[in-house]
Amino acid sequence: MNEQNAKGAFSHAERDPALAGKDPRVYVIGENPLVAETRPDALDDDTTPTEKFFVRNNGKVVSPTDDPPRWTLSIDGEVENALALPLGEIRQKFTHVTQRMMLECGGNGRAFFSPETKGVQWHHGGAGCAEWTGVRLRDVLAAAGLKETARFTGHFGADPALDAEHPSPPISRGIPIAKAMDENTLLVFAMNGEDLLPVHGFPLRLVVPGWAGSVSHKWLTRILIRKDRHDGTLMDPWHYRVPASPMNYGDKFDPTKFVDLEAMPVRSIITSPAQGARVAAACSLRGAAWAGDRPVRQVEISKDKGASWQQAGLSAPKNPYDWTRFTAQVTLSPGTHELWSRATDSEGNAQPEEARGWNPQGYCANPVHKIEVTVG
Ligand SMILES: Nc1nc2c(c(=O)[nH]1)N[C@H]1C(S)=C(S)[C@@H](COP(=O)(O)O)O[C@H]1N2
Ligand SMILES: [Mo]
Repeated sequence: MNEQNAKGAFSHAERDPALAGKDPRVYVIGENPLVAETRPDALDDDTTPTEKFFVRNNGKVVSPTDDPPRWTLSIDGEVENALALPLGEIRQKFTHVTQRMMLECGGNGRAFFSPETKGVQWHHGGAGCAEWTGVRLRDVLAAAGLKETARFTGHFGADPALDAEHPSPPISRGIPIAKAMDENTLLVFAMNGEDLLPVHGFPLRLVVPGWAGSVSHKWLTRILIRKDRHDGTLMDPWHYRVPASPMNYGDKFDPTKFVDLEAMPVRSIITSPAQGARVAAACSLRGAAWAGDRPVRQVEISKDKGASWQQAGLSAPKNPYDWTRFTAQVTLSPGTHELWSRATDSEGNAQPEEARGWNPQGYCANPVHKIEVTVG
């Protein structure tokens, strides 16, 4: 399966106004709701520009409010003082933080599973690394005063369901309180130095880096602090849950053997050259690797379909949730070659050559990235 076969050259604005201004290499893989992934060669910037950032919606895109300072976030549930904080006050009262951090959809890689699983067929491009500006969620939770009983969050946003047949809200997920209190979990109002675009959650969203993107709630209006795991839309036994130990296609679905998908697995992509490119015999490669909550230990390149591997050079990430950029040099004979990249995380988990860990909803497929290039 090859993401580069997907159509790229059309006007997004004609297709959906919510994608106006997006690079044509951000291509639509779902129309209703609107979902679009980024071709790996469009992820070649150290910081992913907003026009190249993937899009994932479960309901409708919220029309921009004309009064962002009055957009209000409520914090209630297991807190000493329930809060209703206008965005203007959030910006004034709490310390601003800017960090380049990964956001990745839990379904990224799904298209590589065989047999095919239901859900949006992502290749490797349901991920990006933008610079997010906001305040720490922990500072806001401290202002509300967490009770001893606070264990879990529940997130609510302003996006309406697609139609009457869909549940409303279209998504309402949550995280354990420890992740909410992580200093890197942010309430974000700016992306790459500008107000969030409507499609990315304007005027306020969560960014819970390293974890499946579904908990990074857009158009955020309320965080409910709970004693127990949240039970909102898509917190059911099927969604964003993975088997605790490996299963096979055809195994009976036993919800008691599944656990919540939290951190994403290790992945790498070659961002230059592009799939299908003509290259020189002395070919320079660039790419990126990331591994959810974990550092990337190494990235390797193969020009002989995995028979041998050479080490890529790694750049130091700026923070624990930044991606690791890599470079490598390969010498190629005339003709067409496959180039593969494989990353390994700090625990020694490496990307498999083909997607492993099949599960019914198709989460966490992270096979090595393979591109084809031609010399001559
Ligand atoms: N309110 C709301 N927040 C949401 C979603 C959504 O449908 N509605 N989708 C989630 C999912 S599944 C992902 S992967 C990320 C994608 O963020 P992006 O569209 O800014 O790339 O947003 C998350 N936040
Ligand atoms: Mo997602």
